[in-house]
Amino acid sequence: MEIDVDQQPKVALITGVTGQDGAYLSEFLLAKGYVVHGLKRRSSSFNTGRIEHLYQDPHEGDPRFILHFGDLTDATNLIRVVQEVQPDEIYNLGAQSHVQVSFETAEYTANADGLGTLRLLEAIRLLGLAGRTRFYQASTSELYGAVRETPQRETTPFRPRSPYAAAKLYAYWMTVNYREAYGIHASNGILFNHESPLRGETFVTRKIARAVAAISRGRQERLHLGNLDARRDWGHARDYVRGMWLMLRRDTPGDYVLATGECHSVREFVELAFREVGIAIRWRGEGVEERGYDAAGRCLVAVDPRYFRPTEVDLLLGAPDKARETLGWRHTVRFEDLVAEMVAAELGAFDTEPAEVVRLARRSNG
Ligand code: NDP
Ligand code: GDR
Repeated sequence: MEIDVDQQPKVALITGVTGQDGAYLSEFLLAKGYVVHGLKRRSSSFNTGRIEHLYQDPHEGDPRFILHFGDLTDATNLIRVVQEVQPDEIYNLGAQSHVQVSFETAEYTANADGLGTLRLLEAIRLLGLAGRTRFYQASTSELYGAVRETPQRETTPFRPRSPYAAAKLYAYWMTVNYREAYGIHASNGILFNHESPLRGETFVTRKIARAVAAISRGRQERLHLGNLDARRDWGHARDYVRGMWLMLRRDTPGDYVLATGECHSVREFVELAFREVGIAIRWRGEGVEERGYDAAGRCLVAVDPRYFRPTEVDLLLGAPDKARETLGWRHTVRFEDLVAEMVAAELGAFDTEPAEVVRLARRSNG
């Protein structure tokens, strides 16, 4: 049951506001009447594409969407921003969020994803906001990593399989510890994979959707992927940001799994996405030799070991019973509809982008 915010607008601070979830959560909270502050990294190139439509000119009236420069690796900056904003709620979504990249940037990932969370919790404590500011930590199904037990729920033991997951494990436990030690209303959302047309281009779902659209328009020859057999519990980001907000509505903080309770392989995602553009994929070969062909015998999908991870997470499947029973949360977007929406968005992009932009974008396909 959703509760309306008070007359006095609530103030939220979102780290990672320029990311997929940051964009959906900002929209969601603004629609609920919040004043939303976002932490944005300085970048040499444009990084606010996902939230451009929310921008409000600070010279015109009282903006309800305000951006601050900052970084989770910079404690003094975080303390200053939290002090300035005096948030009722902090959503810590900022992170180096790519699992494969974390193997190459392990120390940075630990700093931003692990220590970054500690810095924010410390800011709440040091500024005397422990009794006022509610905290949401973007925890992840990657914590389960190598666990064989399925489905995974709040009581399933963690077994991380990447520097990313290990950093998030630290953040998870610091969130629990600050709740227990200082009485902060701090909650972990253990979120399973959630996607959308705003998903980063190098995550597998968006990469597939983009390639399928490009191949169908004759702009790309082939899609190169890693492990086709990995299975994930994929939902829609819009549903999941609502769950974050619901966690902070509870009188007592807690840890919640958000998932659909259904899982699919990367291979199935590929097949469904190609079906959206009228192409039936047939697989031939095995392991690194496996290829996907269309009816005319064109090879459209190939395995490239460069996308294999040093340690892979084979299967993630969540049990969202606690969130359903306690928060009244459930996912609303089915897997098939998610795939269709993502492919449709990429096809739409071809109709609006100049050909040269599309060509360059395909070249940087991760
Ligand atoms: P994205 O990668 O789309 O967004 C990450 C955000 O974090 C971006 O705004 C990025 O800024 C920002 N960021 C990165 N490093 C720093 C830093 N050092 N300081 C401040 N901000 C930083 O991730 P999602 O939106 O998909 O995910 C949101 C959060 O949820 C992440 O913490 C992720 O690990 C976690 N998560 C995501 C799941 C998913 O399936 N999407 C599932 C479970 C957890 P910039 O735009 O400048 O790069
Ligand atoms: P994941 O998402 O690692 O689950 O982390 P990603 O989409 O990167 O990978 C999902 C699965 O697909 C396999 N895969 C490929 N992955 C990528 N990126 N590129 C490929 O070419 C490719 N081929 C196969 C992967 O090996 C993996 O098994 C996401 C992130 O959002 C995390 O921040 C979040 O915590 C988790 O989801 C839950």
